[in-house]
Amino acid sequence: MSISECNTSFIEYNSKKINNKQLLYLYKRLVKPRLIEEKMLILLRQGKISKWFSGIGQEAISVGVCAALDKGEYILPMHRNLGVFTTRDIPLYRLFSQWQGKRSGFTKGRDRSFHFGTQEFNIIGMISHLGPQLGVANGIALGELLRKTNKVTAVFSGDGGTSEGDFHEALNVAAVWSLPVLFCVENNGYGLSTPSSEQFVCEHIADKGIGYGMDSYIIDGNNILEVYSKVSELVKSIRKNPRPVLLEFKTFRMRGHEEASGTKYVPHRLMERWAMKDPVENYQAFLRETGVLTEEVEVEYKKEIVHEINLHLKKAFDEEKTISTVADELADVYKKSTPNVVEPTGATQKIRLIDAVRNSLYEGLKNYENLVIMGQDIAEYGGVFKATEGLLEEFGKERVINTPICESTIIESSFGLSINNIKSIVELQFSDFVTSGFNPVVNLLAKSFYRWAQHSDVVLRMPCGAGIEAGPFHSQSNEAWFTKTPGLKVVFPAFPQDAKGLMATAIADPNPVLFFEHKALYRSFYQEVTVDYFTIPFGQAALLKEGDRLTIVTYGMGVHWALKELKSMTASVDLIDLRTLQPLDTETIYASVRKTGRVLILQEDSIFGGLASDISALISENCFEYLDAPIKRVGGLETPIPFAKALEEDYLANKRLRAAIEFLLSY
Ligand SMILES: Cc1ncc(C[n+]2csc(CCOP(=O)(O)OP(=O)(O)O)c2C)c(N)n1
Repeated sequence: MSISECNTSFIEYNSKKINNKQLLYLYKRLVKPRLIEEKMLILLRQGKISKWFSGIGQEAISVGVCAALDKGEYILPMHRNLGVFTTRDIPLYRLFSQWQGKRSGFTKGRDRSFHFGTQEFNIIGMISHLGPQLGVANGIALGELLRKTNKVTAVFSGDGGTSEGDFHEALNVAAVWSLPVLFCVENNGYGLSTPSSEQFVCEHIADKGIGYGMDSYIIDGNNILEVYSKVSELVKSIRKNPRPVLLEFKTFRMRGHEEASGTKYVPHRLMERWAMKDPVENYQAFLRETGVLTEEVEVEYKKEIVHEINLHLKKAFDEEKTISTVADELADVYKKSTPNVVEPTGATQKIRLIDAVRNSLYEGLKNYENLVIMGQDIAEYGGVFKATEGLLEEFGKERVINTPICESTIIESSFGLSINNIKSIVELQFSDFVTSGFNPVVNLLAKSFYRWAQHSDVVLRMPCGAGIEAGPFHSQSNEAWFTKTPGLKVVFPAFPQDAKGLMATAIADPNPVLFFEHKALYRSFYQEVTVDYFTIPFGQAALLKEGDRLTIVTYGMGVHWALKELKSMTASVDLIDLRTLQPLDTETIYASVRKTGRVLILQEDSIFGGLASDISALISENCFEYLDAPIKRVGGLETPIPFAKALEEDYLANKRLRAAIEFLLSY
């Protein structure tokens, strides 16, 4: 049924199972967002608030769904769900301040409109990208399931958002894991200007539930009683029998996508027909006809709400504009934590890098009851590199979790778990595949703490690197994609002892950490590694060799290439293993360059836009007077990484390393 075929002439209410008090409660809740919006539209025209996404015509969905949940249950609204925020009783001045970028809002002026969350009200707001909301809900719901709280999580999407891959991944994972999630799709006929007919071809969005093996229902989204009754019934049932349910709410957007964009593309006739089905006017008329609502009470309610709006608006307008300092802005990019530094002491054992990673994961699971590990093939199979071998047997299926091939929604879920106070480690099977979950890494994990103080207690394990003849999609060193993004920490150990200690720090850290593990180093050598738990602080490079003629700065495989070259040379060289790339130990680099006057920066990744380029820039800005030779960068060729042995050898930086060292020493 297309929207134009909908019967839009009236709404049939069935109030049999709802008492009068509840009917009036729902009325008051329904009127409130409408009255706020009417005020907002005036203020928008006066240029007093920024962008506005109207939910006029769709209020019954936000209000009905929210009213059916307990306040302790998480709800994840989208850009048109003002009714969620008002039904959860957020003080209006805080919403108004948020929209004006003021301090009493939820983002210290750092994000606009509905782009915020608040743990105080169990509301988790969206990032602009729409679809990721659904995966975040999965993570929250997984947390509820693991803790056996019997709570439901409700998440919204528009019809347009259902075209995104995130929607499919989220529904698939929710179904496979039987997560207690209500997927609430508001089908308002358009995604911006694109009608549903150009967005998907199935008749109803609810039909998609069949493909994921989940129950789905079509609900008249303009009928508050139908929304409230059906959702209440489902919520009760899901609390007892956890499972995802897909709900399609048929509705219509009565104003432009955002106020500035208008509704020219919508046929006038359609507008008129849906206007007849206005959720507020119809419900009001029903309550009046049935005698539940008198004119007196209606007027009183509206007066009360308008008074509240005006009072809170004044408070928001009176609040001073947000200003900040550079120091305050920088201080809010990462959640502060005082690391518990544990020095390595006691017995050691000879193990490989892969064993060190596994040991550290084991200790993490033992030390943190709220830690789970997720990834493809990591449970019974032990992961493709066997880093998680044995963990399932020791810690069980609830903590060592196999995932479908859904990088995006799994990384979104890791954020949801963090919201619900559960730490997670996600194994990317190969670091190359993080591209399929790139958005949640750089936009959710990296930015949420700065935006609304929600940290992402997540470690992403990134098996990376070339030298194993694996071709362009299983060989990349893609750390520079992430060192570029404020909010992420990036670690790249070269030795088993460092891998163990740095992983312990990564697990303890409440911020998102990308932990790079070079595949060719997993099993290539042994090192004496401290048996007991210990940590290695981030931001501390290791000076592996000391000399006064040249500084070599490198990390990961580069460390081993440099060690090999230096073995057959008599040169007096400082060799710095960075170990962590973000935070970067610039002091160790500068101190060495000031001593030697010559510097070579070595990385496995191709040069342009990589770490070596930025380190080079930092050195020239901070140590220029000390340099006796040009800064030299050595890295991979500016090509994808080829498969065949000879081609790969030509690609890799170690082929050009000796010549570069000799060039600098004789400069
Ligand atoms: C990934 C992504 N692509 C494009 C956009 C731009 N955009 C914002 S809202 C929107 C339309 C969304 O339509 P729908 O999901 O149906 O929700 P509605 O706005 O109708 O409530 C678009 C295209 C975006 N925010 N994110």
